[in-house]
Amino acid sequence: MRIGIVLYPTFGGSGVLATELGKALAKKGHEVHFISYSQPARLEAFVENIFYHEVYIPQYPLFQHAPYETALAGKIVEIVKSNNLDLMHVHYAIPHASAALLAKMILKEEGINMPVITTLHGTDITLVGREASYEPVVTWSINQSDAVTAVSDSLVRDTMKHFAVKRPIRMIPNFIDFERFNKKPRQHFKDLIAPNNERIIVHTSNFRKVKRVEDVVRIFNIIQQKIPAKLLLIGDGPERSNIEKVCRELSVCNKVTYLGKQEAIEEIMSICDLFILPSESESFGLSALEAMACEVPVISTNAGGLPEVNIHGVTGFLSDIGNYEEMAANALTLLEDDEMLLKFRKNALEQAKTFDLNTVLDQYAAVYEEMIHVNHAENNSAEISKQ
Ligand code: GMT
Repeated sequence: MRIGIVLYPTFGGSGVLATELGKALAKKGHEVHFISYSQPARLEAFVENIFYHEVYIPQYPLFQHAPYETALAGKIVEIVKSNNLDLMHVHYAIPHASAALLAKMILKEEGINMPVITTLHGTDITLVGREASYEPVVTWSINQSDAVTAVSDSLVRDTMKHFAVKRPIRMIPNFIDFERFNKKPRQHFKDLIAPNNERIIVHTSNFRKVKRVEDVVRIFNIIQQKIPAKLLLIGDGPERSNIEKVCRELSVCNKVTYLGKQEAIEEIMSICDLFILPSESESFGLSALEAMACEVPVISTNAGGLPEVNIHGVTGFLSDIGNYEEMAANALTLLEDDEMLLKFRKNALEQAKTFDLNTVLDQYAAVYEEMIHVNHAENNSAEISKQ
């Protein structure tokens, strides 16, 4: 198949997932064309069968904000025509779905049918998509796409609840590539971070408000009062200053390391004992799955799709949003009991295996094949009625 993938190039979940999906499809021999406004973070090296097309957004004195959606739609039209693509798979509804659907209408005028598959990822539905100015466009995009998928049962339910959806939404969960994500022997790195064999706690995100990273610091503060521990914070974002402020207020700065945006997450996870994700909203929690694949149990909230990933009392523990004291108590239950921690590590890996890339890839491939089949059937009947 010749597949177009529209994505955000950032370190955020939807961009990572879309890039990994494209890479896996390319490995299977499909031709994959990524379309974005800059090089996707995880598309670091040359990969056979992969092409990257940058959306150029022309500026003009009249524009306060140059219209990305228009430039993207134009780029999609150009790429589909010049590469004879079979379909367009867009990740994150805003503005990718409506731009692809505009491109679809333009291509139709030229006799080209391009199926659009939209994958909903999270905040495009639970947060920003519900803004009054976006909501009608998101609703229309969901109803007009040829197929719509969402990354968890919880996100399917949220979409049905908040939007006037007139079509089925398929659940295809996020996935993990075990060739990359597995626990690696990295004793020298562990010794560097925790020279006195401290427990290593980790969190990774884009430091947005919805992630409640300040709760990570509060949880860590309680932990380090009971046992020797270090905290690794991976990522960066708008809440960084507030997080540092809480670190200072709690006098834990000397035990907290800010690693910034990191590419080799699996290397860092390999030395960690516990992953903390206290999000206010989380459609799936791909970062938790990446930790679990590296045998790191998870302390999280029970928001959104997190209970579908992190199983309470098996792979970690779940608590209500904001209940950092309970999360800290649960963390200590695990960290103070070697045997229990080892069991949870193994359980985390087993649970992660249920999201294996190869299984999930087949589910996406099945949707693609179905869309191409429907498209061919429609083309054939259009030909017949012309005759
Ligand atoms: O909010 C983020 O962390 C980024 C966001 C995105 O779409 O870029 O992530 C969402 O998609 C991820 C991949 O499907 C999910 O694992 C995250 O749970 C989801 N984030 C939220 O729902 C807050």
